[in-house]
Amino acid sequence: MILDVLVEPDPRLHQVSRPVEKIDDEILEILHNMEETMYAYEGVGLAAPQVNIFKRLVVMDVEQVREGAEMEEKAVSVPRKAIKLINPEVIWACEEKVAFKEGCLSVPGHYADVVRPAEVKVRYLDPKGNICELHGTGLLGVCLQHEIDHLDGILYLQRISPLKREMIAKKLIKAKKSADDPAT
Ligand code: QAP
Ligand code: CO
Repeated sequence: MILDVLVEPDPRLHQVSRPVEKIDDEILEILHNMEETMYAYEGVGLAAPQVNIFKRLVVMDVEQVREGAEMEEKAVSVPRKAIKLINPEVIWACEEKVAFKEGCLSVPGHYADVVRPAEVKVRYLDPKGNICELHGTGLLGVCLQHEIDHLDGILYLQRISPLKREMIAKKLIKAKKSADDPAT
């Protein structure tokens, strides 16, 4: 089932999500729906609070953003498979910082450079309950940090310059107003 994605400004996006205590059918179903939702909206990552579920769950698929002909070949030959992370935590971040242009399904149509550690190590549970570790660099590293931020109620807008944040915030409010009231 494709779920509705919350769009900023929405106080629910700033809520802290709770750890998952037991991986049961409900959790697996949520992860499945999150995966469908991410693909439906052509995202590379989605965190549960973005779909109004305040549990520490993330789905990601950074493969689909690979560019060029090679990618098209892969896209048909390799079925898409999202990584599903339960209770993910950054357990190590490198000193070196890099800027990366980020977007977010909860901030549609806006992109901005965000400075973050270039590499991170993340520990999480997979859907079978195995403890896993992922070393992320490049887009994967950025995406892991961006999605884990969502679980703490943090949007990338909170990590950019206040001036740029204000500009995007105003546009988002305007967009919401005209969506609520198409006459104006
Ligand atoms: C987070 O974001 C991310 O505005 C995932 O109109 C983004 O999937 C991590 C999207 C960039 C690393 C780098 C955004 C889709 C998708 C939009 C997304 C839009 C349609 C964002
Ligand atoms: Co996001």
